[in-house]
Amino acid sequence: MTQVTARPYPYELDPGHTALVVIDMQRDFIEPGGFGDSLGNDVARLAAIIPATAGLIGLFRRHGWPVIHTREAHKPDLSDCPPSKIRRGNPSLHIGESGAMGRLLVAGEPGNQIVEALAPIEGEIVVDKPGKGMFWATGLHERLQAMGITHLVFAGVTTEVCVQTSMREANDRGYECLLVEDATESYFPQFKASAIEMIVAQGGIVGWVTPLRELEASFG
Ligand code: TIU
Repeated sequence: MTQVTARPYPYELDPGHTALVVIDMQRDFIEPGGFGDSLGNDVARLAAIIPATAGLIGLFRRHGWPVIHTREAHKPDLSDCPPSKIRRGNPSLHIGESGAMGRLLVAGEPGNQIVEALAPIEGEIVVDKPGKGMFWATGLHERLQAMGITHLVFAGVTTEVCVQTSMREANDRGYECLLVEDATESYFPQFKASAIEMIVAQGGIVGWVTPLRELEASFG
């Protein structure tokens, strides 16, 4: 175990049993013309975390620790997308409709790909998930158990939607969870701040939060 300075108290990272999960760093959320844009969001905010996220991925790769990438992605026939999800809100384009980067949130479309700077490399796991959480209908828990993973470090977007949902799902499944606060972002700064406070409140009811520099201080 190696201690990482974190809130609400130091996080005990178990190097042989820790994986990084990078949530949904896809063009659909980060670039104009994608799903995030269709919901009326200012997508420029999210691109700002690409350098810190790349730094975090680099740290895991240097140590040979597992890196897992998720994508919010539906099958082309949308059979894994509940009608309620397609109907929700008043978007300029719905899930499955064609935008500037292809069909929104559909696997295989240009907009559904992870941004170039954070692209997965050979041997890294890429999980397509139909929900906001990374465990729903993905089989990921079984894969992590087979790998002996007990600790998960989180990054990605958006903090209060897919990241927080995934972290809560992971917490309920017994993983020790750490969120890297400068490698996650929201379209709404106040929601990022609130999500972080909710995670660390009550003695870390969901997990721990720390900046990238503290992981670098512990592991280089
Ligand atoms: N809309 C929003 O903030 N997020 C999502 O729809 N998905 C993820 O967070 N990935």
